Amino acid sequence: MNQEIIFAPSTAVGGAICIFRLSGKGCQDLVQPLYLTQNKKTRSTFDRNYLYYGFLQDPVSERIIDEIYLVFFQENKSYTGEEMVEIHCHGSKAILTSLSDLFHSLGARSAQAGEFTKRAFFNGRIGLSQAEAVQELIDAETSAQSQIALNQLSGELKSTIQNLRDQIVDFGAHLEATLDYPEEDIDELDNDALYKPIYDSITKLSLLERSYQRYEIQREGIRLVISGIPNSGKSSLLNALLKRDRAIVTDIAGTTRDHLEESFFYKGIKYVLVDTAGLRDASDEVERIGISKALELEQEAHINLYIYDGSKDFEFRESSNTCLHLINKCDLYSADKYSDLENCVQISAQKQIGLDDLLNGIHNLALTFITQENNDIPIITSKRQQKSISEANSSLTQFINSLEGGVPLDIALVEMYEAIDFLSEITGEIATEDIIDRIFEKFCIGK
Ligand SMILES: Nc1nc2c(ncn2[C@@H]2O[C@H](COP(=O)(O)OP(=O)(O)OP(=O)(O)O)[C@@H](O)[C@H]2O)c(=O)[nH]1
Ligand SMILES: [Mg+2]
Repeated sequence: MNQEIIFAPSTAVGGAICIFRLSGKGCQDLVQPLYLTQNKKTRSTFDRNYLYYGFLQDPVSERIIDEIYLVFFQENKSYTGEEMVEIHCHGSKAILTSLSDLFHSLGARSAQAGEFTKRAFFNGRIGLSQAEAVQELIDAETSAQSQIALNQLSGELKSTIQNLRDQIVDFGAHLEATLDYPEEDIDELDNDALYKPIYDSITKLSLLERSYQRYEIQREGIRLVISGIPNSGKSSLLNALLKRDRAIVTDIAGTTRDHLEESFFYKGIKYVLVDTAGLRDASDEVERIGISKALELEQEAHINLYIYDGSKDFEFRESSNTCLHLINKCDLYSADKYSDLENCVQISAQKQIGLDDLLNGIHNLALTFITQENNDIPIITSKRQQKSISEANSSLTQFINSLEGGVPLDIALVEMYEAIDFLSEITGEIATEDIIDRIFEKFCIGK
């Protein structure tokens, strides 16, 4: 439907090699005359999906712009579904600017963010949830995340949603038949058996909806908040886990006032580690603000790391959150002093002792936050998808309640069709321009 030729570098400017893409009818005719073979000859015919080595020449000045590889993709067999060209050139700013200027002068225009994928969507190459998976794949920080995005890109979520929709439509058709031909004896079933497909759909939708919360924690990182009294070794622990001197460490109580956050990865899981101000009755205004922030951060943590100076007397803190008690400075006390305590890890942040035990303890707790409830259900990866699923679920539940409450069938069916529409929004069969724009504006240029 789009016949304008668009172009953009698809890889970051400044890399050794860049893939510069063009899409739209006529883009191959645009590029062909610019190509010179290894022997600096022009070429009149090109095979599709074949890599041509050569040079790219400015047709006006006859200046060689770069040494390149060139690939032509056939309409319907390309990423966008349109005729496409890829130029593999050097990634310098100078070359990419020359290419952009050249194609601009030949009548093409710069692609907007996500425009290649948007065209793939409009040309029916991919559904909306798959388009979202493309961006998720680009942004993935862990292999688990990229795996989930790849599954979604392969259409796993799309087919689950389509199956659900078919199941609901079949059910609706069955009910409609009783409405249109009430005198016919259409499979008289008891209500439980009749409603089973809808109850099954509601269960699946609830699982799908919840899968997002766990995915989101995985994407944003498990929040580990370190807290304890001043000088217990919070900042030392942060530095030890990050393996660099990020926070200031001194023997002056009250060194850390403002909290600080840094992320790290362990066994494929992302964590956000937070160092906080030491908890005490502080007289200093700035320190007091830091302490009240620390208490707030404790509440928002997935896992609290309560740290104590084991060389001194201390009291264990109680928590309603998931927590680990860390008895620090084990280099200063004897190992059997706390050996019979549960849920405690003895460490030395300064001497880096016990950190593997600590990380394993954290890992085991982290899994309880991110392990999905049901491996047979695909994982949804965007708030938008979650919202549509939740709305479909509410409509379907409302529909069942209406039926059971004796609401006339033709009125109740409106809710069922609403549920179907919400499901269609996920894959993009029904999508407003606003939704589509919002999805693609998050994309990078060139994708
Ligand atoms: N011997 C020993 N000293 C440690 C250990 N961990 C921290 N320390 C020392 O304890 C002192 C306080 O450490 P910090 O990491 O700054 O403590 P903090 O809890 O961040 O303190 P505030 O920021 O003041 O709340 C420093 O002198 C550290 O070198 C440890 O495992 N063993
Ligand atoms: Mg500190």
